[in-house]
Amino acid sequence: ASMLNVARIAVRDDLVMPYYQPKIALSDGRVVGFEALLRWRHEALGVQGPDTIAAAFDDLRLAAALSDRMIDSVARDLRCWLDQGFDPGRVAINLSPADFRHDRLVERVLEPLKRHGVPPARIELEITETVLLGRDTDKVAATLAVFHDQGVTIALDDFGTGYASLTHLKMFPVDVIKIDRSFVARVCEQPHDAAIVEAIIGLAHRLQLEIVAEGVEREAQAEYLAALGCTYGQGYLFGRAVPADAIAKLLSWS
Ligand code: G
Ligand code: G
Ligand code: MN
Ligand code: NA
Repeated sequence: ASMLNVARIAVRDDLVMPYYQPKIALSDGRVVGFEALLRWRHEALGVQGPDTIAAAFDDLRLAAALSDRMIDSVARDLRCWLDQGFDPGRVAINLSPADFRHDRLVERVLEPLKRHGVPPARIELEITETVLLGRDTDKVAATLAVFHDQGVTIALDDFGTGYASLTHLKMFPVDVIKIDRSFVARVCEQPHDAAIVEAIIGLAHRLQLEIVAEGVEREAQAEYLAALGCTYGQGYLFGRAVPADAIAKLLSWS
């Protein structure tokens, strides 16, 4: 079956779900939030990542259907954790460029939050620079401004790998920069990568943006990033993405 058909079946049969990867404070290791990452259950092969249905994110209707499943599930899980007395911090959801070509994106995000009784301030939206490079930058900026005014946090994902990044920081209401894991991978060994990471962290501080390092896999990276002034980290060192029920357990221990 084609990737699009596989994705259609996954949506139709309600096989799509978020897994959650913790985001932690590098200073003391406490969990400050999560990133929701799409997974879907294949009958024979088990839980699959988004790469197996990647083409669906470029299809307007399928991308919307996948995001709707993710947003609704995240809102439901957040409500459940809050009702149990846990503080999961903010949960980040990834949006694709196709989501921004959909006219009802604002309602599609805010309505499920309202329905589940989740404050918009609990949600972070992760976008890549590809979203910002579209033709209709005014419309994208206006949409992001509405989210921002409602208390939703906007994060720029994979930072440093796109281009015109610095203009984007001026044009769009960005709150968080996520340093791409390609820079984090060799931050301890490669002076060039360390210089780039240090510059991004300095820029984030000057612009009063939150800064998150992605793909932290080793203790030495976490220590070095913290020494460079990076506040938050995500990566296999702290935890992989796990299902919602595993998060409830993790929060009940901390
Ligand atoms: O979880 P994993 O590392 O396999 O994710 C691979 C890629 O898919 C990453 O670039 C991630 O941002 C993207 N991704 C994960 N979940 C979602 C989602 O719900 N929506 C969109 N648009 N992208 C996602
Ligand atoms: O593009 P985005 O940042 O949303 O990508 C998230 C992807 O990165 C997910 O597929 C997730 O599984 C993966 N990921 C998370 N932590 C690590 C890590 O420490 N190392 C590597 N190689 N990938 C990671
Ligand atoms: Mn992401
Ligand atoms: Na990223």
